[in-house]
Amino acid sequence: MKRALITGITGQDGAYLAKFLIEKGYEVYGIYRRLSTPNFWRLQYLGIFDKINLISADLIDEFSLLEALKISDPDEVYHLAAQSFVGASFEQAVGTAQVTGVAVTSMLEAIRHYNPEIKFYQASSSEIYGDGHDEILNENSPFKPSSPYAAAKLYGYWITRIYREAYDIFACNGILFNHESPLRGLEFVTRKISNAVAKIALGLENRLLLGNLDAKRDWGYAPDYVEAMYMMLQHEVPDDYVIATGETHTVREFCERCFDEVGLDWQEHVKVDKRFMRPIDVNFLCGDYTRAKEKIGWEPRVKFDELVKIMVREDLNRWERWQNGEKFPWDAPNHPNETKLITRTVRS
Ligand code: NAP
Ligand code: G4F
Repeated sequence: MKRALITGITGQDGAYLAKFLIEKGYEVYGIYRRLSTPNFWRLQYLGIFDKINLISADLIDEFSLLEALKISDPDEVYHLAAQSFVGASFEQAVGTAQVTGVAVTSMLEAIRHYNPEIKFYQASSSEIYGDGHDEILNENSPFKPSSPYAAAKLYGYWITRIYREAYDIFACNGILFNHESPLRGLEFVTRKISNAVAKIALGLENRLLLGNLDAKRDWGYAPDYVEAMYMMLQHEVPDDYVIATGETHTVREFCERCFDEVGLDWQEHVKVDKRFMRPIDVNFLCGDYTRAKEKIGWEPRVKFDELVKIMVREDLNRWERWQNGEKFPWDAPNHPNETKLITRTVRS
C-alpha cells in the first residue's frame, strides 16, 4: 500500500486530496498544527476524518517536518500548507515569506536527508505571474509577482526546481489557477459571495461588501485540481504544469451569476468597499493547460457556470439546515462579520 504525507490536510485542497488518495487505496498521513480550537471540519464534512493519520507539526519548525517524514515514511509528499490568502500577505509579509516560501526549503531539506526517493509536489500558484498580463498564460510565460504571497510562492517554485536539478529529487510544481468549492475558506471572493447570496436569499443578511469587481480569474473546481496533483507524481519524469480551465471571468460576473441562481439582482445588494481592495491587485489571470493535457492526460471537468451552481446550492442548503436546527461540521456560523474587521488603509 502506498503512503502519502499531505501538509495542509485541514485546508480545502488537503481535504479533497486526502479523500481522493484514500479512494485510490493510499494510507494517508496529514500534518496539522496545534490550534486552541481544532479545525477538522472539512475532513469531517467529507466523511474521512477517521481514515487519516494525523501528525502534529508546524511549517516554521523544520524538525517537526522531519519527524513527520519519519513517522509516515511516505512514497509521496504533497506540500499544500501555506499562508494562502493574498490579502493577508500584505498584512503579514514576513510571516508569509517564512510559511509560504522558506518552509518549502525546510520540507525539501527534510526529504533530502531522510529519503531523496520520495516524490514531492509543490503547491505553486498562478499568482506568480502577477499583474500586467492580458494573454493566456503557460509554463513559459514570465513571472512578475505582485504581492508578498506571490513572491513567497515564486521562491517556492524556484527552490523546487533547484532541488530537482541539483539533487535529482522527483519534484513537481503545480502552477494552479484559482480553484474553488463549498470547502473554500470564507475570506476568498467566490465563497464570500456564495455564502452571502445564500444568506440574502433566506433573509439572514441584506448586503455584500466587495473590493475590485473588475479583476478576472480563471476559476476551476478544487476536486478536479487535486487529481492533477496526483497525476503529476505518477508521470515518468518530474515537470511543472499549469492547471486551469482556459476561461476567465470578472468578479462582477461571478456575483451576477450567483445572484441569478437565487433569482435576485446583484446590483441591489452589492456595494464596493475600499477595505477589500489590495495595495496592488492582479487584474487578469487565464491559464493554458495544454502541457497537462498532453503529458499527464488532465483536463478540467467543471467550468464556471456549474461551479457557481455547486457553490450557491451548497451554501443555501447549509443555511437551510442550520435554520432547521441541524448540527453539522461547517465554518460559516463562526465566521466574523467582515464589516467589523479593520484592514490597512489602501494606497490612494
Ligand atoms: P487553505 O484552505 O488556506 O489551506 C492551507 C492549509 O495550510 C491549512 O491546512 C492550514 O492549516 C495550513 N497551514 C497554514 N499555516 C501553517 C503552518 N504554519 N503550519 C502547518 N500548516 C499550516 O488553502 P488551499 O486553497 O487548500 O490551497 C492549498 C495550497 O495551494 C496552498 O499552498 C495555496 O497557497 C496553494 N494554491 C491554492 C490555490 C487555490 O485557488 N485554492 C491556487 C494556487 C495555489 P489550518 O487549517 O490550521 O489553518
Ligand atoms: O478570492 P481571492 O482572494 O483569490 P486570489 O487573490 O486570486 O488568490 C487565490 O488564488 C491564487 C491562485 O491564483 C492562490 F494562489 C491563492 O492562494 C488564493 O487561493 O481574490 C480574487 C480576486 C482578487 O482580484 C481580489 O482583489 O477577487 C478580488 N476581490 C474583490 N472583492 C476580492 C474581494 N477578494 C476577496 N478575497 N474579498 C473581496 O471582498
